[in-house]
Amino acid sequence: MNLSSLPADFRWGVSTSAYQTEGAVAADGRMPSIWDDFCRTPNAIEGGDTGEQACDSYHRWPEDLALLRRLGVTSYRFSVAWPRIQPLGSGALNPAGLDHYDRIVDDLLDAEITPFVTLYHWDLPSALQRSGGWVARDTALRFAEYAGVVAARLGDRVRDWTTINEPLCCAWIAHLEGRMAPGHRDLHDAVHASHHLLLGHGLASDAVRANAESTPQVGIVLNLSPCEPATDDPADARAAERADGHTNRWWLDPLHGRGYPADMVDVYGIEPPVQPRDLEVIAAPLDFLGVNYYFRMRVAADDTVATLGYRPVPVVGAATTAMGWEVHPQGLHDVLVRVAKEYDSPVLYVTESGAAFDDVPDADGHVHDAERAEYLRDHIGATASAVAEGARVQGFYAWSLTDNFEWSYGYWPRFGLAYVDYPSQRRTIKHSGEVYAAIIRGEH
Ligand code: IFM
Repeated sequence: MNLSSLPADFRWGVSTSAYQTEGAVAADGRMPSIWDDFCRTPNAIEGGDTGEQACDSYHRWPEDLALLRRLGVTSYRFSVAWPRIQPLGSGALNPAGLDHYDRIVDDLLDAEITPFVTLYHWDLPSALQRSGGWVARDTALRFAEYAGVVAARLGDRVRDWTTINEPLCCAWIAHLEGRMAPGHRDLHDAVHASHHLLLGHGLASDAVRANAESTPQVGIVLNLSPCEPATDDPADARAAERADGHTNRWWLDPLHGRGYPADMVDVYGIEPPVQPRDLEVIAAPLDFLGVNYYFRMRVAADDTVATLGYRPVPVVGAATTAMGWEVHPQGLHDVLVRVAKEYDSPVLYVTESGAAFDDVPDADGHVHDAERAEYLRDHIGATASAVAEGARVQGFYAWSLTDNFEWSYGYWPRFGLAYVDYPSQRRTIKHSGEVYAAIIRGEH
């Protein structure tokens, strides 16, 4: 692995999110989020799992901090749970919630680990869903209010902020495919939610900049995938163009001042509810763009598929993770180089990269996850080769610190660099975690 292209101050981190790890859903004034509600929907989550306990990280933060120290990461990306800060999504603040993240930030700084805060990783307060959720424009305004509150409290010590994690999932998977909270299947709702998520990002960026005491760096995190046609058939080429529009351009274009892609407005047959100045707010310069990468997409035209008219076509013989996602590190290189070149992106971070494999602990609780270690090395290598080609990537964050609640899949997919034995909540660093620690120490 040649990492010589990486800058000397390259950040090595891990990412987590609140609902997937914290548990303690009713502790210290937290009120329900849409994920608490969705988990109660029959058959929504495999095995009937919920985030009620998760990794109990809310109480076990000292154990997680110890893991971070042992890995030797220089940065930790975590999300703040909106329903702990403003349990009803607006108005009254919950001091205990603010204190919790205040302590995390102080502990990280004491350990010389740079905090990297995500403001929204999908846990919308349920009260806001009752007034329309992201389909309602008002939610974008409420999100900015909450972002300002968090920045006012943590912004004297936190420099790096991301507004929204993966708006694609919140809009398309949650409002069109129904596989994530709030579980809608409605194209109109999905297009409206997509616009309000981007507007929320823009308004929240302003609120962070206005309220943080130090000079903040603010960005958004997109999950991007290269989209390729399954064959040389021109119909498949057009399908890949639609897949790219739906997955990548719908987000990248408005964020970079190009407005919504006209071809996709035609495909959806629905105009996003843009009001005067919205596009300007959305396109305010990003200090960085966070890129989450998991797989590439290969698609074939299929008229029987509503709206988008394509279906995924697996690559025969390709290696896959336990979730069936193709392992394709070159795709990470490709998306980084693409955003750097086509969108002239400023600083980039790989804000998530990771894989679920079938982890089987030995008698001592140790997991010899050679596949995950190789996955990690290959994706770090792909990042370094993108940097060598001019992408200004300044950090890599592995997903995830520990195994955790993988949304509608429940707990069976394990992404952690540390294994969690859920009944005892014992954490054990896996072989891949040791490999990551060695890479961070420069032993590769
Ligand atoms: O677990 C998720 C995370 O919440 C968002 N990005 C993808 C991860 C793996 O599916």
